[in-house]
Amino acid sequence: IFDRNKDGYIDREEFTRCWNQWIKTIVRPVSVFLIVDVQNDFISGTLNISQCAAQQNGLDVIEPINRLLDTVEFDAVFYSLDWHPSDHVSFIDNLPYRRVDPSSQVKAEDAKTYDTVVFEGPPLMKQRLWPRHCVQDSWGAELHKDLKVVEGAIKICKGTNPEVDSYSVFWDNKKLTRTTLSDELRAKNATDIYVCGLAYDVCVGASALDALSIGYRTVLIDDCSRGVDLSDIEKTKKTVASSSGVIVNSNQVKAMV
Ligand code: VGL
Ligand code: ZN
Repeated sequence: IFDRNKDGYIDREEFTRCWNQWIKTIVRPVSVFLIVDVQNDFISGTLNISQCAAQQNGLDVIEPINRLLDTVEFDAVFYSLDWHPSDHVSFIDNLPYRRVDPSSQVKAEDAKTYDTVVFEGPPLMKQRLWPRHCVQDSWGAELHKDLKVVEGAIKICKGTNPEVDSYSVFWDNKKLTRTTLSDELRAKNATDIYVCGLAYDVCVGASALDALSIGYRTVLIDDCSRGVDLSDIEKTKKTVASSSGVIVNSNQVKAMV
């Protein structure tokens, strides 16, 4: 397809034109780093994951994430924030103000933190009950002070609708409303998404799976993520891997971007 010079090579001008027109968009990934919910409440606040079943420490993600931010040239960096109003449906202390459906196995009067109840419909809605956490503008909702926030990064708030929870950074759990993330990614022509943060088996996993479902090449960074429940973390990894996601350690990332 190319006019070749006498040595059989296309000349520099022709190559530059092809590179700018189409080669670049095929061979050059546009890599986005999505850092999920590295907020005080998940590390040392009301939903401290070190007190959850897996007994992992949320603080452990900060050092490897900062190292990636310092050493890898991502095309864009996003920080998500769980950002709930005070009357949010996921808070167990709001249960008295809401109606559990008779079909719910866990009854309102027996419900404990981390249980899943079914709220009245229509449509019925399964909801895991969490301690009050990441309330808008509270200390617990702030990014941890040791997490590096790079210039030009974009913050995405989720979970702002009191009636529906939102684990994925893309959509709420009912897929009723999108955050701004999809539009931001399209505007940047993103091809590859590197996902990590808290909690591995909740918001990180849901975000990675949504990224895959949209069609992004998705890389889950294992050592930059900590979760709530070990068997759920394993389930997350299996589902991501079987959906063609890639699971790596942070020391493998620089060579990929
Ligand atoms: C999360 C539980 C409740 C998370 C958010 O960010 O993983 N987990 N809300
Ligand atoms: Zn939440």
